[in-house]
Amino acid sequence: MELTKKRFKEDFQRTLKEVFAIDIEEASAFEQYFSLGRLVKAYTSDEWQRTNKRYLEKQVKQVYYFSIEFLPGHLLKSNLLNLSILKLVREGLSELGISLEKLEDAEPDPALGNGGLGRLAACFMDSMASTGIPGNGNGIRYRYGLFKQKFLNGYQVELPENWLRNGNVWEVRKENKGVTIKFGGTVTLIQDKIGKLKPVYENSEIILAVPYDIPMIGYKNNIANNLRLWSAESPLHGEGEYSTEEQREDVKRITEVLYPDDSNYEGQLLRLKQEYFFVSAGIQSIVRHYKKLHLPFDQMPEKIAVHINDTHPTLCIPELMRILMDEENLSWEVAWDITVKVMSYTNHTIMAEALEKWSEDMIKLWLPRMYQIICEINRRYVETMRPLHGEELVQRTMIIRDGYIKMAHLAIIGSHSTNGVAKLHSDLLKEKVLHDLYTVYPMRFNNKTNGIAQRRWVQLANEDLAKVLDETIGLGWRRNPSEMTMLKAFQNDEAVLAKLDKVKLKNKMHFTAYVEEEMGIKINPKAIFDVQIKRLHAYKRQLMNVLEIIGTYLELKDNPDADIYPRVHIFGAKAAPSYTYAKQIIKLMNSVATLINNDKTIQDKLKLVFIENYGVSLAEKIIPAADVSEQISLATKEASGTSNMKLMLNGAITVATLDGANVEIRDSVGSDNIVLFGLTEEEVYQYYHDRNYNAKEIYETDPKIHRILNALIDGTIPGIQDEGHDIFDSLILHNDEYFVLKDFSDYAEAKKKIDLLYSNRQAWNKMSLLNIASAGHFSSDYTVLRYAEDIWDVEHFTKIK
Ligand code: 26Q
Repeated sequence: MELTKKRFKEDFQRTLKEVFAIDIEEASAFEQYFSLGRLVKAYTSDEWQRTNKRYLEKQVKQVYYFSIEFLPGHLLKSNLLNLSILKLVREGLSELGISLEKLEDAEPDPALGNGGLGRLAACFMDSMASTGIPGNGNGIRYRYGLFKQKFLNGYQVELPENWLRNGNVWEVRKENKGVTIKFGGTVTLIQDKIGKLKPVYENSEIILAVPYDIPMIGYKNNIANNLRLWSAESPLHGEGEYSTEEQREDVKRITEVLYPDDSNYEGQLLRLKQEYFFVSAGIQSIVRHYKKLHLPFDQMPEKIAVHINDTHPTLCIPELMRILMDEENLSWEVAWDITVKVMSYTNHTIMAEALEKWSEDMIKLWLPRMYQIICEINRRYVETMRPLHGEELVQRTMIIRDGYIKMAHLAIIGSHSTNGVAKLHSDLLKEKVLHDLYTVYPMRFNNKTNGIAQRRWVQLANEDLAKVLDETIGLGWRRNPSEMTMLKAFQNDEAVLAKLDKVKLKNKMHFTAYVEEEMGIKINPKAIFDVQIKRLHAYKRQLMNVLEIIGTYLELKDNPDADIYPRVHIFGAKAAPSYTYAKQIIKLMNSVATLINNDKTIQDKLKLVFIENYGVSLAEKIIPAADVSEQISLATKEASGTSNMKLMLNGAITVATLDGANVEIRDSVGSDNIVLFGLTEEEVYQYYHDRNYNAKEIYETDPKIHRILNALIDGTIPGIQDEGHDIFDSLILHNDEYFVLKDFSDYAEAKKKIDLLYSNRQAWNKMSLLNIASAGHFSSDYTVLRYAEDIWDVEHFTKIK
């Protein structure tokens, strides 16, 4: 796009006047942000329209990424970067007396996801547009995003996240593209004139799904893909019109709020409705699009790929079957062949409690046609596989069993590809968790290690680091992240190392100022910034981290002059509102923070900063300032992790167990440049097998651990009467489910090693450089290209090396 600064300034002032009828001086930061967003969207509209037209005219194969969560983060700066006008706009605004940074902060952060899975979906949208993959997102436009977290007396409280309060400048409501969705009632199959069975619906509730589209702008390539989020509304007239206010409220409730639980699956009706709602709307709109191509349906797999992000959108499978059979009159066999070829599925967890299963009764009652189709898929599966694999295996792998419908089984049986999100995770799926289905469909299983959008996590979040990269290895890495390995040649270059050191310190000072301003805590930017940012979960073992902090604190109390490098521990973590244990750990962390942050005797050698309301925008502030990245889940539990990649990319050194993608990070950066500790996958499974883990014994024989655990219950840490006891009991009475005590000593050693390494700054900076240089490998550009090649079979239109 040809834009001059002069023209931009005029455009901006005019837009402000058009939208709010005011001049710059009178406008709030939000009004300025909103007007700039309006303008940027207008600048994009040509690209957006052209991309769409080109896809349609050339009849290219398109991917539809179905995800119940998307966590895109702020879009303003990202859009400016990708449109190549970041510099121009920043300067233009500055000439008008406006700081772009202020406008960025005024943008609401759409928290339409819980964590890793939702953020991955957003990185994939960015990467699909940037690599020129014709990709569409399909999700839910939640009226309220993930709750806002506040700490009251150290306890987490949840407040509604009203992100749409002032409207969303990036979206376009497309009422004419609305579709209707049916819930409940009865479905009877009646033979039509030619003897085909046709469903007749009675007494169904009808809901209108209205799409809101958001452009996903590619990096300097004139491509804008589409993210489509659906909102539930009452039908306007005719069929299904609602007469009472209460009924209309019930309809709106479907897309009112995001479920804040990312682990414990609870079979709630509203969640089921959300799943079918966005699935049915999305599949209907895909079929509508496909019909515009005027091709026979058996060619659908050549034009459409549907990706199922975790099991939440698995109903895509029976829904496409329904439309192909009931509305397009295809036979079961033809419809099934098309469906399996079109669908693919990603698994994100091995935790049994997170695997979705729905009660048969509920699906029968609320989605009667889906129920019929799932029963038939199951019946045919059993019939075909029984002679090949025997009764027992079929019993264990079938979709419906003991009154429940297992969504992962449906997803695997009804698609041509099932992938895990890191090598270790994919292997575990094959060997353990989904082993039985793997023996039935060995060719369907594959690995696609996660990745991150390096544009957001360096080019936007850490502009100073990006500049150093430009100066050192040229600009090519911005488009081809693998070129970051060129940095390795500078590992002994003192000038480059000094520059990296300077950037890190500047970022730490920036963050230090934020912490002081927002939280009133003074921290030392020269201390080690040790970061653990992720959802709060027992398996992620934030508790082990806090226990180590308590241990160090006790050491310092014994010997205030102990030779310990000053450390600032930074945490960000939300707990699901119903997850009592996770909330108790939050309270513990806050109480430890109060204790150590106010204890003068330890001479500021140890601080704990627990940032409220962690999310994408805060991650962008924390990650560039991190020295140490905590990736300490019990081996086998974290499917991949993605904050590990973001922190590495920003030069942090990883302290890690060999879990998820940490294994590949080790392979990429080399064992000398990562600090590993803890049980391995084999050892963990050995304990499970032998059932001989004994946490109490460790407590009784290890004096250091004994003392730290006693601090939980003897009043050393004020304000945690109940929590301290419950956490203590979880470890000692309930035998420490995630082997915190088993790994503790090894972990404490690893932290000592970090202290030592950090004191040699030259060596540390070299490690940091090697981490940055090795991170290009984890760009989600490569990840989506691998999906495109191996799973979706779609072409892409932007050159990436
Ligand atoms: C399911 C049913 C009912 C309510 C909620 C849910 C639900 C919602 C979100 C279940 C799971 C999630 C999210 C899971 C998630 O974020 N998993 C993470 O995915 C990342 C991307 O692949 C991995 O890096 C992480 O290891 C994995 O924990």
